[in-house]
Amino acid sequence: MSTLFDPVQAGDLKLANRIVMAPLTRNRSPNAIPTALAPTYYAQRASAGLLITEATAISQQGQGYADVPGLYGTEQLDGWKKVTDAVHAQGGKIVVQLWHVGRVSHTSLQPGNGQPVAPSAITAKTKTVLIHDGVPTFTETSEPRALDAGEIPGIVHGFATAARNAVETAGFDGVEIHGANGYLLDQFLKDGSNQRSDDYGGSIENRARFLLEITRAVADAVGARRTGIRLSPVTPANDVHDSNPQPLFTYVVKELAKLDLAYIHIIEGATGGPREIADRPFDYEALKAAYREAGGKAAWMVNNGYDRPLAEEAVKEGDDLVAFGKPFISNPDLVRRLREHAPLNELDKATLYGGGAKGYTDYPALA
Ligand code: 8OZ
Repeated sequence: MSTLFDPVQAGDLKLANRIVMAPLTRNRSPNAIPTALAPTYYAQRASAGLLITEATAISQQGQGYADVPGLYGTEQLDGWKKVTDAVHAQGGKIVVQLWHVGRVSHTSLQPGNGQPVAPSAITAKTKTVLIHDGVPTFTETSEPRALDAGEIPGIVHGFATAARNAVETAGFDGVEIHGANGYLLDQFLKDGSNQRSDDYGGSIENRARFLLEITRAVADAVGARRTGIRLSPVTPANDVHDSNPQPLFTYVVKELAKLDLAYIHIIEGATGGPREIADRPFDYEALKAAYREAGGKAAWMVNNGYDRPLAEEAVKEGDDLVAFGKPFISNPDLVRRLREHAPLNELDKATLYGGGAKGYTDYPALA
C-alpha cells in the first residue's frame, strides 16, 4: 500500500514523494520577470515531490494581473532558468503552469490597451488585481471581445511555443496546462461563458476542442509524458458555470486518455474554498474511473483543502498525487512537517499578493 511519502512516476517525471506544491499566484514579478527572490522561494520548497509554478502567461494577451510572470520574453525565460537551476540543485522537480487568462483581464494589461479576449463577449463578474503606487488594488475586469475563429490557431501555437521555451530554454522538467479556474480554456469548456456558434461552441465536443487542440500541441512540443493539465469541473472561480459538468468533463478526460500525459490535476469543489458545493454536485471518483476505463495512464493528482489525514486517505484509495496550496506558502518544509506530524506555520494573508521577501522567503523551516 503506497503512502504520501513513497516515490511515484508521473509520465517521464520520477517524483520522490506524492506531495505536490500547487500553483500559487504571488504577484512578485514586475515586468513579468521572476525576481532574484524566486529561486530562493522555490528552492526552499524543493522537497515536494513536484513543484508547480505560479500561473505564468504564455503571451501578453494572456496576462490578467499585475506583476505575474511570463514565458514570452528572453528576460522572463532567463529569470525562470535561475529558478529551475536552484530547484534542481536541491534535487527537486519543477513544471511551469501555462496560463492564458482570457476575459479575466483589464485593458491596462493588454497589448495596445485593447480588450481582453474570450470565447464570447460576456464580461466576467470577477475582479483582477492591479498594483497602484505599490498597493494591490482589486479592479473589475474589462469587457472582453469574442475571439475570431481565425485567431485560435495562433493561441494554440502560443501555448506550444511557451512550452518548448520553458523546457528547452528555461530548464523546466515539464509543463502544466492551466485548464481551470475560469481562465481561457475553462471559459471555452463551460456553456455559461461559451455561446459560440462555430466549431468551438455548442456541443460538448465543440467546447472541448480548444483545450484538446492546445493539449495535443503542447504534448507535440515537449512530449506528452512531460505534460500535465489542471481542470476544475465545478469551481465558481471567476464566474464560470456549466449546465451539465459531469458529461462535459467525462468527455474531456476520455479524450485526454488518448494522450500519454504525465498527470491530470483536478480541483475538487470551489478553488480555495469548500470541497462540496450544494448546487454543483460532481462525482470525482466516476471521473477518474472514466479516465482509467478509457486507458488513461497519467498520474491522478487531487487538490483542494487537503490535510494529512485526507491526503493519506486519497493515496490509499488510488489517487497518485496530492497538491497542497496555502500550507506550502507558510511551510517551506511541508513534506517533513507532514511526515513528522509537526505543527504548521500559520499563513499571513496580508503578504499573499505582491511585496518582497516578507511572507515569501522568510517563513521558517523546522530546526
Ligand atoms: C489567485 C489570484 C490570482 C490568480 C488561479 C491563477 O486561481 C490563479 C490565481 C489565483 O488559478
